[in-house]
Amino acid sequence: MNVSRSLRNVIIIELFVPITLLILGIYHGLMQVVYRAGVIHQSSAVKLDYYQGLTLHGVINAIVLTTFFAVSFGHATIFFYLKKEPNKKASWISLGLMVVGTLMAAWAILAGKASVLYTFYPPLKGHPLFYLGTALLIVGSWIPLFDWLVLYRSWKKENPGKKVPLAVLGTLVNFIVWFVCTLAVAYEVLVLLLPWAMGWTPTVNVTLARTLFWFFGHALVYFWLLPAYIMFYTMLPKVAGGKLYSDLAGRIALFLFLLLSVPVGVHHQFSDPNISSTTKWLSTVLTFAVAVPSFITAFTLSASLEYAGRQRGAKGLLGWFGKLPYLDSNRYLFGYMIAGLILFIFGGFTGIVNSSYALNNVVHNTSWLPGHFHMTVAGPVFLAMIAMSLHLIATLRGRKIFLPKVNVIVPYLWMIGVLIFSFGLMWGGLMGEPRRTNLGMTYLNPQNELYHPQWVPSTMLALSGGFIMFLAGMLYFVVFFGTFFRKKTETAGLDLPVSEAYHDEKMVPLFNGFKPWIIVMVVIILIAYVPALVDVLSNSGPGAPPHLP
Ligand code: HAS
Ligand code: CU
Repeated sequence: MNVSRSLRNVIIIELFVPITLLILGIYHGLMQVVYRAGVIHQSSAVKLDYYQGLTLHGVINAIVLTTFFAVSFGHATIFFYLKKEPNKKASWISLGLMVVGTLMAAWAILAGKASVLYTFYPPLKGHPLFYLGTALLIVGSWIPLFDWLVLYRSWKKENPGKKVPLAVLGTLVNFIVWFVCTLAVAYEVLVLLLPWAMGWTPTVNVTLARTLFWFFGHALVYFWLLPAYIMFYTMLPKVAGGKLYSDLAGRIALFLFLLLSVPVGVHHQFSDPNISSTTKWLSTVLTFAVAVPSFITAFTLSASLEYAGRQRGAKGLLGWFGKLPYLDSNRYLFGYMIAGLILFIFGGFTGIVNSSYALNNVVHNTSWLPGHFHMTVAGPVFLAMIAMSLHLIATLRGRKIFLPKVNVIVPYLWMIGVLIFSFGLMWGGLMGEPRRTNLGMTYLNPQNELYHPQWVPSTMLALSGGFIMFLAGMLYFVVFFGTFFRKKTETAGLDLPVSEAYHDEKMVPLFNGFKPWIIVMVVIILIAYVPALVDVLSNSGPGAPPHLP
């Protein structure tokens, strides 16, 4: 499909910038495990210490890459399915704000003035430019939503009675959730943190800030996940050689995410003393509910993959597992997606452990947590994003994939690395190993005050997984930049795989528009967050001291 120069450039820049920064992000991921294992103690080659490196790692990988990707993929899906081009000016302004914001935050981190572990989490205090920069990044990512909504409305007018394409529905659900949840963090940053960071207010209400942060912070993880889900529903069945088992199941899952992504943030605050146990219990219940759309997805995708396997000649109950195109370098998107999904089985189940109020006591703030989230955000999310970035860059620039045989093993190598790494972290976490802490564990260094002999094997396991992940990451960069800078040999254009539906249910108005869902979303958010905010505001302490740390 032909794309205008402007849109093509916006999408390409939105992919190229974060993937280039990702080199630093992945390098500092490796440095995290190296520091924790005590192999190196002081600073990385670019002279960042553990906490500064952790901040850079988190901001680049989990905020910059994901936000840039979501916007560029949003442009691609909206244009591809609605055949309407996003507004030129708006998309360039959005890109400009995101780039300027990223540069501001990057400066603050690299200058050592914002080692805040990639969060907006007092009493850790960052430089005002860190907060301003991330705020600009977020505002930049809001702009396309309003533009896409205009295109969506005019498409609906022109196509009465037609189902809104699933990918478009997914993109709009995702950005509506994003807009709602970022309102809280915008308030936190602009009203609480910035004045405090500028020295205008002496203290800040820590629990209020944390509560606003998690109102945003949990929905954020679904903002990362939904672009991957869009690919799983609308592309995976096709590249597997089959059909999507049920289109309606996809719609139901997406709308459940719209309802339930935001009101569960308190499950990150089970250990905060000034939120009541009733509010926390409610958060557990709502979190179990938000796992439902992922279970729907697991079953729908399994059925779709079974169908694909059978189309490819599979026999018997489980024969289809063996018939999928795992190593077909022409269908490398499949490899990236299936590797991510296998990781997500473990990522999802550990999430359910986290969300159980009582079990959370055991795992909170231990290295179990990074074990969990590397099997989610560094699993299905990351693999889907880097695969689609490669696909979009290659097709929009008319390039063939560089080293296709290497490319097709990257996701599996990454998957094995993450499994070993996360297992190490989770094993250590169950023995009380803390997260976000420069342990400096080593057999050579028992004098280190954090040395704990039983954590050594788990830390070493995480180290070896980290090395494998790093290797996979480097191979990906060779493929990505090799493809990017290759000579043009193909016709350039926007091309996305499109899955047909096996059960293509007829249009149900309830699942073809947003209004009733947005109303219920607001009601559930009020039910969850009015008690939480009442708790927080009536039990607040004296606030954080002015200069910590
Ligand atoms: Fe989480 C903490 C609960 C999902 C990310 N989570 C985090 C943090 C991050 C994160 C980054 O309740 C740390 C934040 C921080 O810095 O403090 N999480 C959950 C639950 C889910 C969940 C219940 N998390 C995610 C996703 C993330 C993510 C997705 C990123 C994208 N998480 C928590 C809780 C905490 C938490 C607590 C706070 C803990 C604390 O104490 O601080 C659910 O959404 C998970 C549902 C998923 C499933 C899995 C479905 C399986 C599928 C795969 C099917 C496979 C197929 C392949 C089809 C039920 C869809 C088969 C074919 C073959 C060939 C095998
Ligand atoms: Cu969460």
